Amino acid sequence: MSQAQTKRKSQRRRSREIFERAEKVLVGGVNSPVRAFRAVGGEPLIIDHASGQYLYDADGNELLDYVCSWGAIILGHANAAIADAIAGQARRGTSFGVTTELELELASLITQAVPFLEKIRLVSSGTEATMSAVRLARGVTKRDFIVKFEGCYHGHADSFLSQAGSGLATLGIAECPGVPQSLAGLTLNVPFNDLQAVERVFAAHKDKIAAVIVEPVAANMGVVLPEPEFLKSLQEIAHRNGALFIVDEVITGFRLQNGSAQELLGIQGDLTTLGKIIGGGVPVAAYGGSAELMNHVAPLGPVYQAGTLAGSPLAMCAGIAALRQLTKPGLYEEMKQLAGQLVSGLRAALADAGVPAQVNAFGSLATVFFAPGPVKNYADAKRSDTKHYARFFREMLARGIFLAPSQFEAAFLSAAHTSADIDRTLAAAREVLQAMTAEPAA
Ligand code: HOZ
Repeated sequence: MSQAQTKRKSQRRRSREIFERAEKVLVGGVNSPVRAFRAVGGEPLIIDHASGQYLYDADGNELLDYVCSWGAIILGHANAAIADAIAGQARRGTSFGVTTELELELASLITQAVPFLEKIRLVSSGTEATMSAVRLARGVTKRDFIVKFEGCYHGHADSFLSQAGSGLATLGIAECPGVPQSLAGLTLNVPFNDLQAVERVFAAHKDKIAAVIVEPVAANMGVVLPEPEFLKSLQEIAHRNGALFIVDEVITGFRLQNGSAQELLGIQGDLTTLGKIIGGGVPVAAYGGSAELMNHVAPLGPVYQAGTLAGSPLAMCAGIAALRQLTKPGLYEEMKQLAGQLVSGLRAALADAGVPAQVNAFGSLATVFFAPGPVKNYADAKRSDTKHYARFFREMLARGIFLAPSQFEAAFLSAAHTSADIDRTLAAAREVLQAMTAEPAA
């Protein structure tokens, strides 16, 4: 380990002390399980502040950030326009529980960028968005079953917590206690990219399935791409069976272009969920679709959904400031180009080190799977050597590069990342992979 790394390691004292206190009042010392680093080992980070592509921990260590608040921070941390918008609104009031024009402004920016969303409802988290979309689908179709894909994660609402990705995959929780079997049994899991399994499940539950919900590019089992025609065929199967097609774009929405990934993938959901980026790093999410469908939601219809802080002016300002910057010419092209540089460099480094691994990527989303073969679904992803990933994660962190603390998550680039960051990351990866090959047991 270099002197700098040794110095960095010894300087983690304040972070450690804070985390030890946090464990006394916060479950596991965290407010979301993946932050406890249980799957990758080592001490969880305590971040003090961030700027651009960098995080700074409580001991002042600078970390090149590839988590980006799980994709929410696409413009880089402490973006000036977002910070100014929040500061300005804070002095005008943070939340009224009454409608403001700011909600209309953010909703308009979203529907202008995603024109097939005739109406949306703004909520405060991705979980609320997907939970509400499924409730709406069940209310409109008067059917109870839903189909989801193994390894996909749609937030932590009860209906989604079986065979789910993200933190459940990270912690090896296949079925979550606390979800009544009567409800869990209404969620039908099938393998991602397996259309025959989808056909079979519809045949076995004829006229009983309210909706299919899918991440168009899976990112919560690590990044797994849809096979050609998978999504279009999935949409056709759902409609042929009278079910709604819900496309969960909480991660992919505004990640792959200024708008929906669906246009790039040739599909159009009956309902779409959004989150993360549309809030500019402040809690905002949304679900939407045709006016005909959405008008079933209260107060126009009987499908109930509400939220005290939904559409809060503080959050709206952050989202507006973020989305206004996503129209910058070349923004997505530059991120995609950097991601391509990173992915091709990682593939070369892995090959040169003779490490069996796959790098899946789409736009500025990527995952290194330490898996023996291609990763096209959750079963493939679970063949990954998670101990190998954990060591890669720790060694890269020791070199000041923060990757997702789980094999079953994605790495995200932001518009603040530079070519020099990519070069630095690839140099570190080569060093780490060579060390892992030379000292496998370390
Ligand atoms: N994949 C999760 C969000 N899409 C990670 C965030 C968390 O669990 O805290």
